[in-house]
Amino acid sequence: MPDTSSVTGPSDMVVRGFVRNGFTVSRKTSERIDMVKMKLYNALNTSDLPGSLVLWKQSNLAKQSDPAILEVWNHTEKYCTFLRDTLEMYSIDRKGKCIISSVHVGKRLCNAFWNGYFMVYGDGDLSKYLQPFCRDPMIIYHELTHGVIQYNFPLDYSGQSGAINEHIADVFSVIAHHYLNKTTPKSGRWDPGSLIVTKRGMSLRTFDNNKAYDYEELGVDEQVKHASNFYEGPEDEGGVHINSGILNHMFYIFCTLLDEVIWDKPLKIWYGALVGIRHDCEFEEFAGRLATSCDNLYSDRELEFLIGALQGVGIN
Ligand code: ASN
Ligand code: ZN
Repeated sequence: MPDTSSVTGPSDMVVRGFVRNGFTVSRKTSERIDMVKMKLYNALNTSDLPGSLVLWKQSNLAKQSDPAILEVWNHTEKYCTFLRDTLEMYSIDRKGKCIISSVHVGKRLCNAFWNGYFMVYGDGDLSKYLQPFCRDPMIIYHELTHGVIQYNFPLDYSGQSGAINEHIADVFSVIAHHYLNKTTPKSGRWDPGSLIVTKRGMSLRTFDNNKAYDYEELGVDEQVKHASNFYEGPEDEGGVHINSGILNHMFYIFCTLLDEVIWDKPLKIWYGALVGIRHDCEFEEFAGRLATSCDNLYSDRELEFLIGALQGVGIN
């Protein structure tokens, strides 16, 4: 069932949720072949999900004026283009599954999520601190990746496997954004959520060593960036959004050392590590899978960078 537990304004829990807390091939035009089917609903600020069906055909897009509808439709389509072009995946299940999204969910819902069946987007707190969550394509890409994970890589959503799950959602979000904007590690975005946090210079996640946010209204970003700070407590499903920071930072170090576009070698290495992953895979095993994938695909140079990145976050 959809998670409607956080349909009020921002609180630690709500913020942590994000901050911690029928294959159809359209052949109408030559450019639009293989477009994934999508359906968009408007929940009209209720928790009645998914709400009323408002858009299901690209040809009706021009009649829409609601930014949330336009953003979710366009960025979902772009994410599918990324999946198809880089991984030859048709939709999140690779078999062309229709992607259903619901916008304007709840009252001041400060979150967005994949609920196991469809995408859910809250409007934030009416721009006091957080704008509508669909305003940042990287959030859309993160949540859609939870769908990709559900259908392809059976990672349990708790403890270390849950942190790997969150890490993959963040990594695909960054890679999709770099691919779609043809940016490099230096010029591209590494700051999911920065377009919805109203305070300048803040975001919901960072891949570098800085805090994503640190101010009164949102509190302090709890993500850790080194294994020595690994969170062992019960909060946040055993730290899924906290400890994913260790792997995110490791990915960032690797990409920075490599200094090449991240949708090529890094994506292929990470994807190779995911194929056949066990549901309760932990960090050390994941590191081994990354090293094997890297070794299978590339030369000593890439493997040295990967080992350097793992050591940089205390995973040996
Ligand atoms: N927005 C959050 C996330 O995708 C929702 C959650 O806590 N699962 O990580
Ligand atoms: Zn997530």
